[in-house]
Amino acid sequence: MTATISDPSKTIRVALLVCGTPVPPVAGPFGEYPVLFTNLLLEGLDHLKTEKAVDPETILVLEGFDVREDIYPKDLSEWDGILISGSASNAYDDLPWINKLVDYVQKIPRDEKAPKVVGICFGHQIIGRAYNAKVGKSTRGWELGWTLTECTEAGKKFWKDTILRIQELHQDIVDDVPQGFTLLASTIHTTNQSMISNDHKIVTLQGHPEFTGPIMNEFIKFRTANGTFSKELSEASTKVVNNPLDRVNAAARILEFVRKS
Ligand SMILES: *[C@@H]1O[C@H](CO)[C@@H](O)[C@H](O)[C@H]1NC(C)=O
Ligand SMILES: CC(=O)N[C@H]1CO[C@H](CO)[C@@H](O)[C@@H]1O
Repeated sequence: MTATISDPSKTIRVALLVCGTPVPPVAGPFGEYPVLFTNLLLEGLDHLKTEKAVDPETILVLEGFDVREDIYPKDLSEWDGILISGSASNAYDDLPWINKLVDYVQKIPRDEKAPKVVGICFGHQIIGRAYNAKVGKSTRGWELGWTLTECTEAGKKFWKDTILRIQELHQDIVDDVPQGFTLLASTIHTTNQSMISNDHKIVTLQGHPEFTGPIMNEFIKFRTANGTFSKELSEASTKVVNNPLDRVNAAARILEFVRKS
């Protein structure tokens, strides 16, 4: 990409820690997480440009690092943001690559020069675990598909919205808000949908802004066929799968957070 020849003040640099691979009918036609997040953040960047919140020449540089293969960014100073992706794994599992990721997150400095940290779904849960929150399976089972996420007062300021309409795909939750963090949004299923560290260095979201309706639809079909989702859950979530989403607004807010340093 064009990182070396572009003006650093007009470049938003995101290192994506890739923690999973979407199911084949998503990864094939729509792409793996680096593609999904590039597309999402480019839409978010366009949104920021229409809001005149960034210079019109601002570009995005996103590079994926497969942390399952122990591949990490070499130099944190090269990045404005570290974004931790979703995964079919459990954030609380005692696996070498997951333990290493938790340790890595704990060691990211919280000073002016350090990149901001953003966690999506599994990434949200990894950050919860890194900061000693309870992370485990929800007693309510899966939260699936198009969902209304209600922002707290702090959440309204961050997400610039009262309700975030977003696709959900999880049964694991962060069961409390760690010390030093503030809750930004909740659903009935999961209180802790989004949180921010009080020094504004880390932000998380349980839902998936990178998933459009058609992407979600493929996840529902695949995991219903393989016995993960009941017929009832599948039908209910399929009905609303193409409802309008606030994913682009969410992406714009994430980029705004990442670039302000
Ligand atoms: C269904 O597919 C998902 C995604 O590949 C996988 O994580 C899960 O283990 C599968 N479940 C079953 C019961 O095979
Ligand atoms: C501080 C806070 O809101 N904690 C909640 C986090 O989520 C769990 C379960 O969803 C709730 O029981 C906590 O009250």
